[in-house]
Amino acid sequence: IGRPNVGKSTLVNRLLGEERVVAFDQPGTTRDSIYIPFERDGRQYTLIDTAGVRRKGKVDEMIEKFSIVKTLQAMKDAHVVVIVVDAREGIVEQDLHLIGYALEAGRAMVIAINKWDNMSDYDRKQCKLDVERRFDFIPWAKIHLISALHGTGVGEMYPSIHRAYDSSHLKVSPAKITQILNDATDAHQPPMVQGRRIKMRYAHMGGQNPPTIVIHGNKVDKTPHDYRRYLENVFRKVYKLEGTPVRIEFKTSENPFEGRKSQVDERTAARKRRYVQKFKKAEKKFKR
Ligand SMILES: Nc1nc2c(ncn2[C@@H]2O[C@H](COP(=O)(O)OP(=O)(O)OP(=O)(O)O)[C@@H](O)[C@H]2O)c(=O)[nH]1
Ligand SMILES: [Mg+2]
Repeated sequence: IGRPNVGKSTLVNRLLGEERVVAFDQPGTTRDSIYIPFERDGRQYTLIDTAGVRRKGKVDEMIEKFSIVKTLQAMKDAHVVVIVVDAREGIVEQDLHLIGYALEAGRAMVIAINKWDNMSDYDRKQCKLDVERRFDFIPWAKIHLISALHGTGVGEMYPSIHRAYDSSHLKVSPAKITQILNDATDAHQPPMVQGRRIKMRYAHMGGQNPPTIVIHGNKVDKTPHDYRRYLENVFRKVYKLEGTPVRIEFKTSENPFEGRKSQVDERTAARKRRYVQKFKKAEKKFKR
């Protein structure tokens, strides 16, 4: 996905190795998503060429609105989203918006900075700085500097796409992931909230694409952002997750004994009752 005219269709043709879709130097060339099944090195893919997405305020034509809906739908259908950016125009707000949509959908991502050919050294340097700065909120996304027109760097995108796919389809047993959770909380214990420590007991996978880790315990819903990020980084490191967002969900398990009197409490109360009775008897005797 990407803005109009950044070279998505050209890239699709490159990845396929043949001119299958229309690429043309005019925004709005692709109007509807095109699903293209193909095989490469024994692996099956479906490449989806999508219509470019302009800034919302600029879209008034009905047909363009339809195109955008189709693009967003395609993004949800996909396993891995390739975000295409035009290096010559630099990274603009709309590129970040589109990444935002992909993040919201929980999609794995690979970033292609396209039209890298025929750029001056100065412009390339500026662009690289810009890329580093603006994409720092998705440090796990692999960035490729490519020329879809000439094919430079396009083949190298496949390994990143595979890693993003594999990472987004992580499967781990509850025992394993609970072990990692326990190691992580031992190394750095969770903070206190309202005078009580957050206690994380066990974890399991809640789903894939994006990989979702569900953590159970006491007060876990109060886990601060920093600690959540610490855990995310631990899981990323252990499983070498690349190119995918990771979701962590917290489930507070109620203490089943809370609100009920414990046996110790019961005994203490009985003793208190006996003392009170004895005291009253003694009091009566004394009065008499
Ligand atoms: N120099 C250069 N031009 C490119 C490159 N990739 C694409 N182009 C040109 O950019 C123009 C737009 O390419 P398209 O592939 O049609 O762009 P698109 O993103 O599919 O555009 P829409 O379908 O309108 O969203 C064409 O003239 C391409 O030849 C590249 O790597 N380098
Ligand atoms: Mg196109």
